[in-house]
Amino acid sequence: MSTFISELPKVELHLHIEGTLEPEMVFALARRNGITLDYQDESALKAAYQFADLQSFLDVYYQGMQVLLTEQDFFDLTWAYLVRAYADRVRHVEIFFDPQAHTGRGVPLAAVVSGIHRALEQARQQWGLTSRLIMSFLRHLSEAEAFETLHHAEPFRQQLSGIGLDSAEKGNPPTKFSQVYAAAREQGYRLVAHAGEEGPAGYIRDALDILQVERIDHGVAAITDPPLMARLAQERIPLTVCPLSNLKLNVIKSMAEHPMLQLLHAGLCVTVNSDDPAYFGGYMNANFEALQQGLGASNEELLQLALNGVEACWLSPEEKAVLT
Ligand code: ES4
Ligand code: ZN
Repeated sequence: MSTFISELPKVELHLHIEGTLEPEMVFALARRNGITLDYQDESALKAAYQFADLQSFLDVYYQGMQVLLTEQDFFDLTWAYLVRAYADRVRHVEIFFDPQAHTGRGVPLAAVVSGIHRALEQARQQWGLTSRLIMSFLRHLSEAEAFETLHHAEPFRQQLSGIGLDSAEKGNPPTKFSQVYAAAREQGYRLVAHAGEEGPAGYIRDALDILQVERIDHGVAAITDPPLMARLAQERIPLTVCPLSNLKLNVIKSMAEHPMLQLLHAGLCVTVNSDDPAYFGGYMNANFEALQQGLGASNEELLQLALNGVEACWLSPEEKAVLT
């Protein structure tokens, strides 16, 4: 690991907390909660981490998180992630959780939000690591179900900075969620959405124009649409790009073909993130390293990517100044 990467201060803006559930913790929580798993042991589970596409990953991801039941489970999950992130010199995190993946199994939303929030608060007190929490709707479910979740989250409004949109992109366009995004905007939530991961560049345009998001999660399909790239550059709309995720889910054929540097040099505010690091083979520094080793990114380019993360985050200008 290059010392330039390991010592670079970073922010993480695209991280699904359920995607930090390591196989060891899956088995530990299964034992603690009296759950029998379909896999014999950790290596059998790890062997299932070979994904053809986004859907084949999501099937394993939703299965793994079924061991998460209590407030303490969500605290332990989040704390383990924060320890890893802090070790990678991550100084600020904006993390997603999938409320419907838990309430749909009978887990109270209060346990989910409280456990995550308690860990975030402890990291702030112990290390000064700041954070925001983003509630993400599952796009394979209906807009009516997203509305139910938005209402259900009202008691936790103070702990939630924004809303996002994730899960299976193809066939579930941003337009499906136009009303619930308008309602969340009325309630003062900040808005982001996954778009242009497996889906077309047109979904990025719709996320901007119809959902009115301020940031795009993934967005790598913009490389196929030069007019859209010009707009993203002109408006400095951040893209939270996840290199190892793109590789593992076959969005790109090899890291050498990743569009990150083309997007960077076209003037876009692209950032580096780890998405679901327990499944995709590495946390923040591993994603920077993949760009260095697989794409030939220079230290200057890596620095600009890290600075873009600070620009794109939701800290105040005063707080951002401390990070740069
Ligand atoms: C996700 Cl990589 C990715 N894409 C879409 N939805 C997701 N949820 C968790 N990881
Ligand atoms: Zn994601």
